[in-house]
Amino acid sequence: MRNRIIIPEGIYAITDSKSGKNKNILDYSREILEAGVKILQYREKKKNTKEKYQEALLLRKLTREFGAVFIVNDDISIALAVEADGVHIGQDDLPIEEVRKILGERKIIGVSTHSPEQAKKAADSGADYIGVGPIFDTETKEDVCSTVGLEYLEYVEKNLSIPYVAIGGIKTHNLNEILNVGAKRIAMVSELVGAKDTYAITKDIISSHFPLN
Ligand code: TZP
Ligand code: MG
Repeated sequence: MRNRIIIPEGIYAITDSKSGKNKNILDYSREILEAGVKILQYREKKKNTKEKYQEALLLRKLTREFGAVFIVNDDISIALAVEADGVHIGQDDLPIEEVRKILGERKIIGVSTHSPEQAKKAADSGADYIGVGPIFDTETKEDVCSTVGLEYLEYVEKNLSIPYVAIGGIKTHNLNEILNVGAKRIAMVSELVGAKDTYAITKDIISSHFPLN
């Protein structure tokens, strides 16, 4: 039986120690969840497995407290060890079919895509959702590919039925450009994590753009 975990609409928050500067990951994650975000991805590129496991374990506990979906970036074994709801993988990770064999039918598999071909392949291979981006310039992702712009977002909205998350450089000031295309799920990293008041900005975006979520 395939998983029945729904990918929530609205803001899809992602942790990032670079944007978070000296902030504590648990503190800002709690602010994001308290403001009403229903899906959080743990993404940490620079720490070792033990540190990532320990942080992910705490974030799993925290997301459970708020009834939020918890996704781990890249690391399938950490996702399994902490009982995350799923993983988010990129184009250079294990094939989706292999990840599915490891995780089983009930876990969520999200896949970053940057072109119509990648999106169709991910959907055909059993991904539960795709990332669509980077839409705008971003400094958050270090090995980022060139921006795909709104054109690719429009393609996915019009042609594919798989849930998708728009990502990359999305801020309060350009959010409407994304929502106008029809996107229902919006990833935001630096805008939330890097804000002076993470709770206030998250709450503000939710009440002005996703009041019904
Ligand atoms: N994948 C594509 S862009 C990106 C990731 C993880 C980073 C998005 O971060 P920001 O700060 O919202 O631009
Ligand atoms: Mg990856």
